Amino acid sequence: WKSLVVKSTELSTPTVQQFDSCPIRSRVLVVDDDKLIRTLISEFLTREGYEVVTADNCLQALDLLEDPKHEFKFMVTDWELPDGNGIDLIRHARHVVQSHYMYIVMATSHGDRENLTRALNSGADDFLTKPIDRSELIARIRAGQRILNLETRLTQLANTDVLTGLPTRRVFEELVAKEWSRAQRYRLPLSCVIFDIDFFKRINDIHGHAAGDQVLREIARVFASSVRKSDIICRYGGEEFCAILPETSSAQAYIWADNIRKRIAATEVILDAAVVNVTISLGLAEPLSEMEDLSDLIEVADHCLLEAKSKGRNQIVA
Ligand code: GH3
Ligand code: MG
Ligand code: MG
Ligand code: MG
Ligand code: MG
Repeated sequence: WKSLVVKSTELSTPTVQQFDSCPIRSRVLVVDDDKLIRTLISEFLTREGYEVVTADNCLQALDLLEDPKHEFKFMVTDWELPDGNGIDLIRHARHVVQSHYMYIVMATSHGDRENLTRALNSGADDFLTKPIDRSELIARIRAGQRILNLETRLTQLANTDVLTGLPTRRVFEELVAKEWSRAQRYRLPLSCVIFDIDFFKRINDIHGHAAGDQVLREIARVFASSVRKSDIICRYGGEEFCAILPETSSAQAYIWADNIRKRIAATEVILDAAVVNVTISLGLAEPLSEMEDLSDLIEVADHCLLEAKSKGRNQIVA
């Protein structure tokens, strides 16, 4: 038993830190009308590696929360504020911040059970009693960081295709929706390229499914290394891939598409018992005035892809 205790304390520091650590400087919003408390909490958290922004009333806090550039991961709020109370602030905050989970700690001198329950029921995740104790504050923020790290991990899993490591269609559609409205607003060109591996079934049939998977991974690698950072790509379906090229005319996209077509045709995939080549067929489309959203654009690109298949494959139809 004694040795176990020793072991667990030896282990506990690195293990806990692994989950507690604040990977990207998480931003914390500290709301309190007492300047001394704001300064104190800010100092404690800054020393821990957090980036702190402060507000001294509800309205100011909500303004900051509404500004997407801050992306607050934590809010530590006081109960009594000059223009309202922390309970209402938390309710509003939950409504305003929806793009990610914000961990909320209520800090107050109303530390009785009834108030604690009210705070939790209004949407707080945790509770901190005043006077603020540094170790308690840090411990509670770290507990929150574990939850947030878990969210990050799950989001990453949901957004990444296991086989190829490419973004999934779900995250692709989310990102494209933003790009689509930006292109509309500023009248920027945008192109959509969708491609499908030619006769891929044969690879599976001849070399087996594992070999097929390996070919898919290799194609995905070539694809990912052929795009710019601003391009949005995904594994669209089984052996279909899609790219949205912002600020790219269809003439420019055609050149890019032809380049990737040649690159893939020239790629030799080394399997256990063979070396194989595959070709791809591509469809290219750009937004037309009658299109409403991404699905219309993809539909046109998809038609072009089918035409490329019927015309003999290993080619682009725009
Ligand atoms: P075409 O040139 O008309 O596209 O012919 P094709 O054989 O590529 O087209 P088809 O749609 O008939 O076949 C696609 C195949 O892709 C069928 C499916 O089993 C295979 N496939 C889809 N997803 C995966 C995967 O994750 N791994 C492997 N190994 N194969 C997959
Ligand atoms: Mg107060
Ligand atoms: Mg097919
Ligand atoms: Mg195919
Ligand atoms: Mg297909």
